[in-house]
Amino acid sequence: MKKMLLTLCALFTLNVTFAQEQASHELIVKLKPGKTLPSYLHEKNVQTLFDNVYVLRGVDVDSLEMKLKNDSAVIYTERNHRSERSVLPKPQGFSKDYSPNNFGTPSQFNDPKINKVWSFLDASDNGVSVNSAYHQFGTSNTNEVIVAVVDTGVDIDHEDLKEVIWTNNKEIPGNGIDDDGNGYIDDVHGINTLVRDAQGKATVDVTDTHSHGTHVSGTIAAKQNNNIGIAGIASHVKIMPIRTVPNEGDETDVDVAEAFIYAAKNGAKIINCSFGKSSNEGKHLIPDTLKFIAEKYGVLVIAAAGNDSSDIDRHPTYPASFDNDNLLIIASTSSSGGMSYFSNYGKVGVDVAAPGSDVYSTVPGNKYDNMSGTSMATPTTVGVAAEILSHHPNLSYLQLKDVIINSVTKIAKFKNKLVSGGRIDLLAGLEFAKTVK
Ligand SMILES: [Ca+2]
Ligand SMILES: [Ca+2]
Ligand SMILES: [Ca+2]
Repeated sequence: MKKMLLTLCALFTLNVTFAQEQASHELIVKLKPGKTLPSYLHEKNVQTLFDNVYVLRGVDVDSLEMKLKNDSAVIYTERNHRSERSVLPKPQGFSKDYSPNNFGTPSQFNDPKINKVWSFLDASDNGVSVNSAYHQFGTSNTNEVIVAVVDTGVDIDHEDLKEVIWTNNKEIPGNGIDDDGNGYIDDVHGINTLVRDAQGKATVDVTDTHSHGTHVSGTIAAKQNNNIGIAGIASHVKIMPIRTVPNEGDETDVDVAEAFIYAAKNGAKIINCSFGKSSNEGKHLIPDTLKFIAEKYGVLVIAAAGNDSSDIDRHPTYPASFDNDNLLIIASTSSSGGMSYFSNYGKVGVDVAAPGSDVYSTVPGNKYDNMSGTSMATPTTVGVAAEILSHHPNLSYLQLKDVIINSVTKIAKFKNKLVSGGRIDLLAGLEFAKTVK
């Protein structure tokens, strides 16, 4: 079972190794409505995820799972474990200039490295018409949208990101108190589900120890028109960093569920999900979580199709292959207009394509670099979605998804590979959104 490759380096030297199962120390339990957990469980062993769904830690998973399976109050139990292991690639270390003449007239951005960001080109030049969209629609009358980046963390001090990082204003930093009562102590800029305290609680250091999450964030939100670096696609967003994807190995279902719930409860309307895995342990927790954040919070989750050059309708990858209606699944295109050679596709399971090859964006330490993958196509789409939502804050998650799917630039070769048969477009999306009642 091969892990879905998050990004591809220039030399394609990804190390993919095979299953190294780790013993599970966490058990997921869903109870029937109105039922409570058995009294022999200690409060300290129980974390409520949402509704009647719990994670049990510090327990003998084997014997407890047997007991609970025979309990009539239980709908299901699932084990949480990291089943595979892989190494993420590094940034590519090169970039290229694209003709600024193609950015529309006049260019809308003073950011010095903007001509390396080819997604800003018009559809006729294989981009997603970002410059033209700003030329036509501007940024007045836009509303702030919070986007959660569930990833390897984010360099929140990066020169081109620091002004666009979400801050939990109700939380006083560093006083050891959960001031806003959201269950997390000192969560000023998000949470870290990879590093847990002795009680199993997520911690709050969101530092990116890779580059992946910082790169994703820049594509969505790098500060526009500050005479620094690049520009993100969206003008009026705050990035909520959630560190859930390890530098090596797969994210776990419990961590992803907790990240999604945190994002939804703290105001994110869009979640960037540039990760995935080819096996999913239980198949209940993540679809249940997606359903919960759709129904209660109206959150759209935009997720990568994966980088195995394969049809996910035949070879599923998760979460992309779950059929929740608040998932929008993204394939990758290159600057020559076709699908990236690595990109997964699926006539049923993959909705749209977006620029994902040689994407130039922020990396830690005030640096910039190219990275490639459906991981990069996903934040390109998130940026477009966030900008549309900024102009049209009353769109529901289903309407927003429909606008993106229905405003693509059709590409003949994509007809049997994608639901929409095309590449997203910000200018067409903003036009289309005006027609939505
Ligand atoms: Ca808090
Ligand atoms: Ca505090
Ligand atoms: Ca900038």
